[in-house]
Amino acid sequence: MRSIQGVCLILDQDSLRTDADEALVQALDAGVRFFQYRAKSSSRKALYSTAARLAAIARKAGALFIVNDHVDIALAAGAHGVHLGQDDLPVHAARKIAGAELLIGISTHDRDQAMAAQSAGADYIGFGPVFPSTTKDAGRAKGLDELGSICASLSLPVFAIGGINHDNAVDTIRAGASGIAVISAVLSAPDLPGAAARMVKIADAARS
Ligand code: 3NM
Repeated sequence: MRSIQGVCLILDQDSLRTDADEALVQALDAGVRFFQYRAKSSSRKALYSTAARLAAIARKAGALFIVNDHVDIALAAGAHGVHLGQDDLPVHAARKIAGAELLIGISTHDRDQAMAAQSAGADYIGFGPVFPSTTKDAGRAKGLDELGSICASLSLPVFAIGGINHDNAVDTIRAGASGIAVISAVLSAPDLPGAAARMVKIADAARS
């Protein structure tokens, strides 16, 4: 399994311009090795069937695949992990269902939440929004200094999220993030494979 770093492409059902399978395959070909499937307005049935297809494709390609919000669907679909928000099941409860193997990521928006996620046994955290996001209103943009300070205080991998694009990705990773989680910079680009490949290249270069 790949380590938790680099570019995490969030396949957000409401932002996708092609079907999710096609976007996944294009991004895999472009070098992305970490995916989250997010479908806030889909039925659980539709979410499960898409997630199961995506998990199979990602696993075959040696990429990590995480389901947003639903620990049961993540398990049933054969995903590597689940990503939980602050209003979802707490980590200790998710662990009771998922066991030790399933990766658990937590969205955090301040230092207390980040420290709590680490103490509770999360495998990685998302921290944001680092920059203003047009995809989700997730509150005040935290900026690179706050991101850097969170990254320095935690031993867990930190994924920066919110308004990350090709121009600010380098500074975001240099601030200390293990990776960047993106939606619109890749899914809304006219050329998805090209945008994904450029993002991977930028992240690789920033970390080396
Ligand atoms: N979570 P984009 S920001 C899903 O701050 C999500 O927790 C956020 O989309 C957080 O890359 C966000 O288009 C949206 O800004 C990210």
